[in-house]
Amino acid sequence: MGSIYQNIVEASVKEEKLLAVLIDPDKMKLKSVSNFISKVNQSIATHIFVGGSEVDQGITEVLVSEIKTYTNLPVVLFPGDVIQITDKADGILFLSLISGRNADYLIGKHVEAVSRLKQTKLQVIPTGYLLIENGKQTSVERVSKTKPLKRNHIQTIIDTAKAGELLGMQLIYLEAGSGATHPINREIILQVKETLKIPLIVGGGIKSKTELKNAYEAGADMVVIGTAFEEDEDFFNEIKK
Ligand code: 1GP
Repeated sequence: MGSIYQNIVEASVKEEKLLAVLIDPDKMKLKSVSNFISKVNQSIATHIFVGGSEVDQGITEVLVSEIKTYTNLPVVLFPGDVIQITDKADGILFLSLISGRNADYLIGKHVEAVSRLKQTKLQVIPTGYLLIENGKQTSVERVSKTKPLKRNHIQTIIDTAKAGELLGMQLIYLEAGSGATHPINREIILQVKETLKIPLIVGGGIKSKTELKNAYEAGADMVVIGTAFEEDEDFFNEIKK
């Protein structure tokens, strides 16, 4: 496996859009993995993310091993907690929830993660993670006990994303939350993208080909989709080029 981050940067420079399929270990049954991953392999997906807000110990490792049996796509952890760290994956988004002010999700969990990460060869990608309000409370909000940024406070969103970049983060992830009523809107994506030199990930509530296209056109380098694939695997066909 080459450098996952370098590949994202190169794709961003070439304006080749990336798609990560998010698999929540809490929702994916082991016996469904082979069928689901064969659909991922035949789709336009470029990455597989694995993670969830509330996942029991050990489940992620077993799931990631099973996923790796069926695909050569990079499998990247998108962990809600340190117990989801496993060396069976290729990389990890080392997320700092910079929209919030809960020290645990800004640095505390990261300190806890170090002893686990030292035992792995995971490619660690420091990522500034911004939760933006979407119309309903999300599990990220509930678990992290932080408030999302208001979607009409665009300048705060831009400045928060830029602060993440200036702190040395390598990716910015704009998150509306899993199953969001409103995906991140065009204006936010456009303006955040304009201010950043690092690649931009957008996720949460994207359920149609049009919404996917809108996010790409506004400037998302990578889009993350989970719920739409969970609810209807035909969505893999719908978004084919
Ligand atoms: C959630 O951004 C991801 O963390 C994906 O959201 O499940 O709504 O696609 P969906």
